[in-house]
Amino acid sequence: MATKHESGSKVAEKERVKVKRPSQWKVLLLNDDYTSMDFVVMVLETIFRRSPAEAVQIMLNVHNKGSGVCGVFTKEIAEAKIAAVHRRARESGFPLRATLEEA
Ligand code: TYC
Repeated sequence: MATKHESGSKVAEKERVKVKRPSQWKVLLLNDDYTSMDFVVMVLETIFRRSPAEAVQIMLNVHNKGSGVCGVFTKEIAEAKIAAVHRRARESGFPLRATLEEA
């Protein structure tokens, strides 16, 4: 951009545009004793677009270890996925919880 200097001469101004990669967030599913395995697999297939084999693997990992990553997203998308998990769980009467952690 060129602006007029006090003297009237044109001065070139270099714009420094800072660009940052959006931060990435892991969405974690948390284990509990009441949510059915089938429901967790369905959530992983539908909300996280995992294949049936991946969904079973992730579900078992969460079941055995207490928590597990189901995907990495921008913060906005991660929060929307978590809200979708909680809404579906509530509608089905399961206490399934998900949370996020910076990747
Ligand atoms: N632990 C549950 C059961 O034995 C299954 C389960 C897996 C629940 C993963 C939640 O995020 C979860 N029915």
